[in-house]
Amino acid sequence: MIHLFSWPTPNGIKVQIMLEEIGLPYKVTGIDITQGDQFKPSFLKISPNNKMPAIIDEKGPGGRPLSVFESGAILMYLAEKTGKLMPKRTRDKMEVIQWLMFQMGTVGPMLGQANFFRKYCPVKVPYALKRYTNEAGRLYGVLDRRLKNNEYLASAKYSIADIAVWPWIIPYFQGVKLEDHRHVNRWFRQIEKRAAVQRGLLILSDRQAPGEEIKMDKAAKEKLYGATQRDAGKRRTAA
Ligand SMILES: N[C@@H](CCC(=O)N[C@@H](CS)C(=O)NCC(=O)O)C(=O)O
Repeated sequence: MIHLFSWPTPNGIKVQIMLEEIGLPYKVTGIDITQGDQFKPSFLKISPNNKMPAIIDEKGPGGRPLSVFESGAILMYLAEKTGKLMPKRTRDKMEVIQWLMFQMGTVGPMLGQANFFRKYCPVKVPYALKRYTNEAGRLYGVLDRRLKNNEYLASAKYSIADIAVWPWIIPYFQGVKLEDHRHVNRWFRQIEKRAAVQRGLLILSDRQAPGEEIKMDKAAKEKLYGATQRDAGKRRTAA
């Protein structure tokens, strides 16, 4: 059994979709990031960066439990465990890994900042708004050029690279119109139809609907962006 710790943001949704795609039995614990669940000592044992998602594979390598944090690492682990959604040949595998790293290192962090400055930042910062909206547009352009001649991101086959990028394209608040990027739009709509994707989107959706604004009161904002966040590392060092 896989134990998933998630919340339905793009990084959580990736793993939710992956688990539905591969069909392994799993159970879910919601890590409500607006309530500070990510700072609980029991969660920090498996996710030292106090971010979800994370998993525990109760029957990991050698039959012993293994915990994994970082969504890209989780996708790679589950692909390796099941032999699904990651090609075997090095050349093909490297295509997948490059696009997966592009998501982890660039798409996630940059679109995350676009969402933050456009929707959640309590003060208007015109320079940051412009910078991250421009960057979001540029990244959609990179994806569009790639998808013009490729059915999927890494090759002709759907892979963990698509699963990693797809939830970031659910229209959040990045200031980019999906319809203006024909090939990204085609790819997005194609993947959206997969039954496993639809099932993955339902997980925890009663608590936070994918793509909708995360409702945060003052206390939640303080946890995510204020002193609780800043001091999380200090508390751990002291413990
Ligand atoms: N690189 C990490 C990023 C994970 C991440 O940023 N998770 C966010 C939600 S999308 C989180 O847990 N935020 C809680 C916090 O910042 O306190 C991954 O891909 O797993």
